[in-house]
Amino acid sequence: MQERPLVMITGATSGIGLACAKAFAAKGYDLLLIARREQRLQQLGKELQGQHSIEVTTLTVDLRQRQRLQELAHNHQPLLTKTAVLINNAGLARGLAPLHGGDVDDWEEMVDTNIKGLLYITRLVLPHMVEKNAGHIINIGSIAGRRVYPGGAVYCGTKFAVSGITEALRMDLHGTAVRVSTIDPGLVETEFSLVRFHGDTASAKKVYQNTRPLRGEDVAEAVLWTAERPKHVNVQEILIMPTDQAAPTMVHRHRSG
Ligand code: NDP
Ligand code: 8X3
Repeated sequence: MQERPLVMITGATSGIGLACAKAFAAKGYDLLLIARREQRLQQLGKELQGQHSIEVTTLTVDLRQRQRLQELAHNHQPLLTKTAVLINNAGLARGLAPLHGGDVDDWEEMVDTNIKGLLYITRLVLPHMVEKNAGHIINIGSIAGRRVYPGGAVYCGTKFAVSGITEALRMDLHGTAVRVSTIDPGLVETEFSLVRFHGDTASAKKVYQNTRPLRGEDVAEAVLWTAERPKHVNVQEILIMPTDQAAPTMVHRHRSG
């Protein structure tokens, strides 16, 4: 009997990652879900396993903790070997200050999560894909990895890095059957802005006010579609924007009321 493909999703407790977990679960994939908020993660795992005939494993870990990731990988070797799709989704923005007024702790969190965390987990999973000559890495980039905006120097820098890593990885894997894709969304209404503004709900709400942003589900559909193309088709990149957003700083606001 053929084993069911396993999909590993980082940042599964919220937003795009959560929507991906639900979308892949509904299609019968086994899941390995990663994030830091243990209770949310376990609850989600239970829910999805109850709703669908799938196996869900949850790993509570901070992707910045390289040592801990290595230990987990060592303890869960069979799951790493089984991983058919890795969705590198976990990430965040912190602050929107100009560089000369920026908070260095914010920078470190963005760089350590969005770039280094993505690299650490990819380094652990990818050798197994190369050995099997099968697999798919799907990175969640951003419009911010293609276009910059004021106050976004570091966040945009991390997403430009994701774009560069995606392209170079495809070259490293040239000649293997391992696919590499990036899905780059514009505004998606998730916890992203709440995190960016350190829990300031009023500022977060303003980002999505009187406009129609994407939903996590819109992005998850693109990710699922990308993963389910025939093996000889690699969707290299998708740029997916709200109709109301022509560019990072051009967001159409409808009149309220
Ligand atoms: P959310 O804040 O809703 O979700 C982020 C997820 O990442 C959470 O599940 C969070 O879980 C996890 N995460 C954050 N830091 C870590 C860490 N150190 N270790 C493990 N998990 C972590 O935001 P989105 O869903 O919007 O963001 C998902 C991705 O999409 C990010 O890479 C973001 O840059 C990108 N993106 C978002 C856009 C948007 O407008 N929302 C647009 C374009 C791209 P927990 O806190 O439990 O660890
Ligand atoms: C998130 C999109 O424009 O808020 O990557 O930076 S944006």
